[in-house]
Amino acid sequence: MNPPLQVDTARTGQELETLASFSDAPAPAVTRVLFTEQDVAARAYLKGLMAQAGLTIRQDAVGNLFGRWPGTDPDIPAVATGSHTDAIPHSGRFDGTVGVLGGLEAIRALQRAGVRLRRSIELIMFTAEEPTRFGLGCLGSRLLSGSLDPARAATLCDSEGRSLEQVRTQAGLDEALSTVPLPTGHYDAFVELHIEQGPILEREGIDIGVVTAIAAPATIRISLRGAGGHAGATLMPGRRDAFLAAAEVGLAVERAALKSNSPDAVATTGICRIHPAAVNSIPSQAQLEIDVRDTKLDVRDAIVDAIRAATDQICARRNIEFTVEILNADPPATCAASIISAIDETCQDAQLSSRRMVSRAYHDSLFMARITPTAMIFIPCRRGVSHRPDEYASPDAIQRGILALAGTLARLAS
Ligand code: HGY
Ligand code: MN
Ligand code: MN
Repeated sequence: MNPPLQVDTARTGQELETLASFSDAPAPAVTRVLFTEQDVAARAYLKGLMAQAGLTIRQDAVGNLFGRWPGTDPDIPAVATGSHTDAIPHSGRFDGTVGVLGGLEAIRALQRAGVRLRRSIELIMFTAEEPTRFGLGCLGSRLLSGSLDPARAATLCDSEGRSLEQVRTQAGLDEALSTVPLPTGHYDAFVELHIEQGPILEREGIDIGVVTAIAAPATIRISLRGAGGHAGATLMPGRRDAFLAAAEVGLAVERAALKSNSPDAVATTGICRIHPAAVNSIPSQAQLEIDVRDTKLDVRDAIVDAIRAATDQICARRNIEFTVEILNADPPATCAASIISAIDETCQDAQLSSRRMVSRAYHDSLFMARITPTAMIFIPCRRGVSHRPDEYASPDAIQRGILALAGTLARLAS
């Protein structure tokens, strides 16, 4: 691109720091959960930045936030970019936010360069990419892409029993959720900038990851019920301890992924709740939430089946009742060749080294790919660490990511 775009890395760095301050965890950790006070404050901050950039702002019924930079032909489908700003408990400040604030700076850099594009560019901050509050990841992009029934979404409840319907209307969103879905063709393309959340780019010293596919995530909830009882007066033989059954299931989860022999297979028991959680009471109930992924759908589904079979055996042997709920079991996404080429060409022009790769993390792109040609741009993060307070992307890496994004958006919207 002539003249080369100027990215204001310092400004974006400052904005990332300010955004990180909207948190329910002490720095350097970040916790920002859907429609909490901190999330609402972060949304207001982002709206202010979008307004300063002269973007036309709208928010939909589930809180997806849109900032549009009109093109010379404002009525044809726009090119979109964006990501999320919610953060799981005690995590980092770059996951998602680099794609939102980096997308904003990409637009500002194009504006500063006096570039005029035929297609509008729309920046999207998706609601609740993380599953923290309602147990379902990508809530905003699922609804936006028509991948989640609005009636089911409205009934999703958080751990305090509050429904999405209650929580969103308290946040001032009272339009019907059925107004959220956008049709295929509403956008001409979607490109998401994101930290890699893995070690490859840093290890190979490569500037940009060009994502070709996004892994298929599934979430399972297993609820177990035993007998409970007094920790002192109930002798060991014949106990029906729900936690010990859950513990065996957790080990079976790990075994199922390892035995799949697939390098991309991962399975994690991230949540374990026990009841009544009293030191002198045998757990009568336990509940596990399990995250299973692979880039290959059949492998992922085989792992889910193996976990279900193991649970059956463990609970039969321990005389424990159980239920298995599949909260989500999504297919993988394939990124669009046309967008991948635009990213490749941009990297060549800007002399950025790049390589093709898959995304083992899921992203809003997983669902945007269902309604528009989609691809992702990765930047390296230190030691591949993410979902931890020490998650870090350097200003140089962020600057290169924004350059790659801005050039790609300009190519796609010309
Ligand atoms: O879990 C994920 O892959 C994403 O960070 N929500
Ligand atoms: Mn994340
Ligand atoms: Mn993310």
